[in-house]
Amino acid sequence: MDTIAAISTPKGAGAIGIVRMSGEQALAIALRFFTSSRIGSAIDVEPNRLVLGTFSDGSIREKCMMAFFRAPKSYTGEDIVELQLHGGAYLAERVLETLLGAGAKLAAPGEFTRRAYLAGKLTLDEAEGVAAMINAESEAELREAYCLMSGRFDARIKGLTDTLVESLGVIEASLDYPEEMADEADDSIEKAKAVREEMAALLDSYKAGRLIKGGVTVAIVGKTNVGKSSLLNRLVGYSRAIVSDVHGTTRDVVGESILHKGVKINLQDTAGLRETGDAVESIGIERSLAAAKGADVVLYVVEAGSHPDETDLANIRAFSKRVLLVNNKTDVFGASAEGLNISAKTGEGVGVLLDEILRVTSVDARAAETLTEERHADCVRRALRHLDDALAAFGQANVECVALDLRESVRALAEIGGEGATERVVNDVFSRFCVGK
Ligand SMILES: Nc1nc2c(ncn2[C@@H]2O[C@H](COP(=O)(O)OP(=O)(O)OP(=O)(O)O)[C@@H](O)[C@H]2O)c(=O)[nH]1
Ligand SMILES: [Mg+2]
Repeated sequence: MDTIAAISTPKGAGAIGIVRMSGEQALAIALRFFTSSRIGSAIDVEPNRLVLGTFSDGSIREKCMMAFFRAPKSYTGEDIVELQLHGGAYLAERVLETLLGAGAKLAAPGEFTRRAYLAGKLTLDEAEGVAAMINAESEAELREAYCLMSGRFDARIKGLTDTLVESLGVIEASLDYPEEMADEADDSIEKAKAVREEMAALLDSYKAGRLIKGGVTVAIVGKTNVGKSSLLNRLVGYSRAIVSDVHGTTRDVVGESILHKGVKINLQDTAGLRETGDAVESIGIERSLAAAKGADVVLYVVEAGSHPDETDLANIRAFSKRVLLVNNKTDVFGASAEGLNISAKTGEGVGVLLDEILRVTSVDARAAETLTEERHADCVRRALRHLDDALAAFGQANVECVALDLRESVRALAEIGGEGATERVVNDVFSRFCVGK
């Protein structure tokens, strides 16, 4: 395989910039430009140590550090060289250019991790965990990503797969000796049923896992002037949207994200709902309804003491299953009997409102091992379907079908770790990485 090189740190000025190379030629290429009083020849380079030296290609000189990781004890399983340079938009680019000129090939997005996967250093779901760690924007996301990356999730899936493989072995043997193995076959089906329950629970956790990964999207809707923008501003902690006592102040959807108890919440303030002859405002109102449609939770805001508009509410309930009634301005109008009472002005009740958003979406920042990746959910869904077919076939004493469906179920589960995954699936996973990882 070619020796690949890339800048592993973000573009722009920073304290350090790292250029990384992986492959057989990595050290040889680096030593054409990197010199140090501690290194006479390639043989002197001690792995896993930082060495101070100078990178020079005749036109630029840079005092920097080099680290060498010898195959197979490296991230990719190949020889790796990392040059730690002074951070700078141009410097790292320039060093990379020199390395490419000396025979290294520019790494594709995720190619280092892809090589690690091909070398068997990590499974496909662990690699997805690496990408998830990099992209994590909240405590909850980070926790789930770590669970993936560290192999904890993979071990759980392997546990389920192993039990199914065991059951499959017994069922296959019972094909030849149906009478002698009847009890054992019953036993193994009981075990498969337990796996089925765990798989169903796992799949169910995807509803929350999906929200942990992308954040919970919350649309703030209601009549004009009820204090929607004021609520947004209160939640984000600064004056994000214009607030005024003029009805119809907000025309567009105003979005901003916050973190609450380690979970990302994507807030969307919207134009107030009312009959209007104003063309621009009408478009705004259409956008409000579209935002409500796309949201995981809708906050329907009214002034405390007044009733919600039943037509609006029915409209929104028709396409959103999580609608919270929020009574605002309790500082003036007092609390209502129904719904959540808040004051955007004083902040009263706002913490409870945020807790309620997490409660209705079943998102728990402390939970780990929820299903967060669509690809994994798809594998579990298929595995579950085949397992259900297997269990049904067992009920009809159709043992050959049981074996067939069990095998399919095992296959679908194993795909999570990458076994039997198609080239397209693998490409898709690594295409979501950044360059240099
Ligand atoms: N006393 C009190 N006044 C509030 C509260 N929330 C909002 N207001 C006032 O109500 C008026 C309307 O507030 P906005 O936040 O602009 O209302 P809105 O729902 O975004 O209005 P539109 O964008 O026109 O749909 C402003 O004068 C706010 O100061 C509250 O909790 N208490
Ligand atoms: Mg507004």
